[in-house]
Amino acid sequence: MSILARSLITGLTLLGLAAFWLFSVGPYRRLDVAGEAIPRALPPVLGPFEAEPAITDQNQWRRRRATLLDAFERDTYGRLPAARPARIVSVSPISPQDIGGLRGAEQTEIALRGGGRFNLVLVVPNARVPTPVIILQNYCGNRAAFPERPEAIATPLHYYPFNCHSGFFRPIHQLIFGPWIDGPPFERITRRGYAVAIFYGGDLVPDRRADAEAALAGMDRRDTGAIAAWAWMYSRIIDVLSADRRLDPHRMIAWGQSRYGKAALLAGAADERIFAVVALQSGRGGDALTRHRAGESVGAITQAFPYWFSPRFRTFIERDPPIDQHQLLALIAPRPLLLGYARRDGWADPAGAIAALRGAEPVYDLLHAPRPQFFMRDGRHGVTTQDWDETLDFLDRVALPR
Ligand code: GTR
Repeated sequence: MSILARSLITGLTLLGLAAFWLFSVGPYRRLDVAGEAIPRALPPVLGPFEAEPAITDQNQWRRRRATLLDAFERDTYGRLPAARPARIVSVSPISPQDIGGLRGAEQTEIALRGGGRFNLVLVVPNARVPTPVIILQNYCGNRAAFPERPEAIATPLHYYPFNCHSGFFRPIHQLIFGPWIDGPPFERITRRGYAVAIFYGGDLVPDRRADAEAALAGMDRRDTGAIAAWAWMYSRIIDVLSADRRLDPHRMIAWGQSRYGKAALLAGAADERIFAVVALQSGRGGDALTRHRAGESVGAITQAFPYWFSPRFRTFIERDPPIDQHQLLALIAPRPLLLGYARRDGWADPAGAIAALRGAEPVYDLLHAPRPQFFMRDGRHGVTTQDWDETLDFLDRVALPR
């Protein structure tokens, strides 16, 4: 091949890659909030819903809560597994030497009655009072949440993405999805007085279709999707952490980004022991209205990740569902809720999330609670230092005053 032909091919390939970056993850994948029509009529949070009359007081809200949760399990997520006693099998301290000097870290192995195990890494600040704890999932497994990848921390028990198997891809993850995509800024969090607990949902339900379907088939309830199973893991973690005297059982926070933001929201909606929820860029099936046809469609998400949801969810590709995500946010009321977005993340549909937030506000008002909060940062889908600072500032406002 001549030099000219070779340079032409190289040039075209580079151009193609640059164009892909610009339009798929780069600056031209912009959010155009102004151009998107927000559906005006939403299924009611307080008005007559299904066979129920309108809700006018806090006691009646209890009944509405149960109705809505049931509808979400039926139409969106599948049934949450039944509560099963969780027990700590072992706790092993992780030496600060192995994790860049970070103190107070330990690995806990949790077993569920009836089968199933998973690992948790807990980092507790040195404090005289019980501390709030932020609970979150990670994409690459607990070991990979630390740049040192210490042997003392277990890798996932089942399938996990090949790009997580070594540290090779870490700089690329960070370039595309921000510095805290593989694991949170432990030091920054504990310095602010919060404990942090991380887990890998794939220890129970791996994030790959065949493995997920096999794991979900063994669940005790009907149609359970992966998001429901991951949400349920937050509750099992709270079962065990509530008995830990170093932690404040009344200040347990569910945190999640993107697919794990969806799980954190459902966890907070279903489990009222969760004190507050922080969900970043949770998008379709998370905090964005399903009937807001922008960004990722129901068709796209249920084709790529059918096992995340109840099979009924994909019946809403063309028709609107009887429930919508503002009602999921309402289920978190009166507890503190923070939603975060990025300006160049149109796929996650920030406008649909803002509309959902507005739709949940009447329930916060009914329960005399401060309304949920929202922030929009520059940049793209991912987890940045600003995301964590926004999280911690929010938690300082709602969780620290005692
Ligand atoms: C995408 C998916 C989104 C979101 C995202 C993520 O592929 O379509 O709904 O969950 O993954 O988790 O980063």
